[in-house]
Amino acid sequence: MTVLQACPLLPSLEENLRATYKIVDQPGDDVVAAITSSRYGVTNEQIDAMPSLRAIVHFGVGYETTDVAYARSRGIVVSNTPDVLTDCVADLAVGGMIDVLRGLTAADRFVRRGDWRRGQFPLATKVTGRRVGILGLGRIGRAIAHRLTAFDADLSYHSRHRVSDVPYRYADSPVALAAQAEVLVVATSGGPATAGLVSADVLTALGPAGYLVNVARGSVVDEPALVAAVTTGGIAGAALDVFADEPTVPEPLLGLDNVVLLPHIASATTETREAMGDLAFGNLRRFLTDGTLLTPVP
Ligand code: 8YV
Repeated sequence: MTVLQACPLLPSLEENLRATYKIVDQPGDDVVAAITSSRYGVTNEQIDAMPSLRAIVHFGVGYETTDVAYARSRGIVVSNTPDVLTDCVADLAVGGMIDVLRGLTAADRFVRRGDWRRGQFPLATKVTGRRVGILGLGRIGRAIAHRLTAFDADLSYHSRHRVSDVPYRYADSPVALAAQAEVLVVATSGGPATAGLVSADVLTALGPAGYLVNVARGSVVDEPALVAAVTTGGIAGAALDVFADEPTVPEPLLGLDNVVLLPHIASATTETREAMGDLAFGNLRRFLTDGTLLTPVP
């Protein structure tokens, strides 16, 4: 069975793939399944070049880089790796929030520069008891909220659908959510449906004392508006794990101590990446065994 590996993958996953299937790196007539990461997906052009393709397996929970509707129209099923990365992404969101409010990485730079010998690090912002708005209350948004209850956060959320089984307040728009939040945490999926959801208006509603945390996708935030807001005091700061054009980070952010910049590492622990690799491989194996998937995309 021939499988297209569309991009570099976790070494242990690549090893499993090579030991089990005929792996190719270019589309061809005999390719029946493709494995890729959330970062790369599979293009429609690649799909067109694989007439026997019946499954696309993603390493990652996001799949906005693949045109799922187009794949389905060609009789191709699609999977991702939900759940196994939820804890790590939520951990990192809380870590980013603590970092930007308390200035951890900025304080670390302060010490390394030798500035402690010359004076005190400026006072920061308290984390416990903050009003936090979560944009996107899916698995990851819920896991972030769960962690923040231990910080006595006053939680509200906005999601495509109102959720009935949570005690958090619902805001009926991203602007309304930002207006009542001191910290806005972005945990939605990416893709066209959420592009630019955190607009200039949302950042204005968040205000000069507000912080933005983004562990979702850079596309969800109007990045030029965000750069303008953090450089001019429109918002107090931001913790960003994702960017519009990775690995490019807007130059004006690089010198700012009120912005925490991370290289898309929310799921990047050994434990979670291995679990993602196992689940991606499990999806592929299941498909090539009985034509079904363990975790098809909704
Ligand atoms: C990974 C992610 O960085 O799961 C996702 O959607 O963005 C991250 O876990 C990605 O899968 C690697 O391509």
